[in-house]
Amino acid sequence: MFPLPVFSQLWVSTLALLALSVSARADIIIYDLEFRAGLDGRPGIIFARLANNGARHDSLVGVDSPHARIELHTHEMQDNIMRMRRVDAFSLAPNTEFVLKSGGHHLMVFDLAHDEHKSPLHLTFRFEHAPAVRAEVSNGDSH
Ligand SMILES: [Cu+2]
Repeated sequence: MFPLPVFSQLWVSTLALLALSVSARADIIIYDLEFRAGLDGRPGIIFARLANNGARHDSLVGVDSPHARIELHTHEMQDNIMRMRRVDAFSLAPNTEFVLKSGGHHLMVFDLAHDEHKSPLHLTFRFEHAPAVRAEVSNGDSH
């Protein structure tokens, strides 16, 4: 049997490198996190951008925090009035950015301990497929 030509050995190792870099890349990136705490015990609100860089569909199924209870909310028209509604998940299409913004989809922050207003809020975003993503955001932050 002839030995494997050099060029095809190179090709095999290039493929192996490509596979490594793809699996090491984070499929979902969260950025532009913004948190506005509610005044006088009212719920706070979180906005952000979630980029699904993966090739498959995914969903945000929950956000956990040791400091507060967080719900996924959306806005919709009901009897000609814009109302907020809790939803179970946000659908994240592949290669698409999902935006949480004022007047649209957002995260609602309940039962925030009073003294947590000044310290960063620790968040864990949980997805249907992708591994959980941790983030933190300070009140009034916009970065
Ligand atoms: Cu809301």
